[in-house]
Amino acid sequence: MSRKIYFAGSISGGRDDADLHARIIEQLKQYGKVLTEHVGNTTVEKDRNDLSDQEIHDRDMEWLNESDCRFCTEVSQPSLGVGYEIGRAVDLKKTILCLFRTQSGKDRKYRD
Ligand code: 6IA
Repeated sequence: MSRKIYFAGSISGGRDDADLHARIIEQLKQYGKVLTEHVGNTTVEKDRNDLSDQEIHDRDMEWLNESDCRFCTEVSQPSLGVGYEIGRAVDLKKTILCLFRTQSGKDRKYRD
């Protein structure tokens, strides 16, 4: 059975990295089925298919629950939703990989 991957990335928090998300999702597809391909889709805000916020939340949590591992990218782009999903994934004891681009310079923001 193919591995199921939950990929998280900022949506309402800002879509500057949508292209990067799409590229990572393409790479991840070599390793299994990415349940959350829409995170890399530049039209995700328009494609909500009349789902309410609660329905989107419940569907995402079902996918997170059934995933075998989880990848979270560009955590330097603050996103309430991604933070929430990381917390839920910790609770579900999923393997979590957070990717951060050091060249974004955002890690230095809180150092000085
Ligand atoms: O707070 P954020 O929106 O940045 O949180 C991003 C995370 O929440 C992503 O990893 C997604 O799994 C989830 N998420 C946020 N919005 C959606 C969505 N449609 N569909 C599926 N998952 C989502 C949003 C449409 C809305 C912006 C009008």
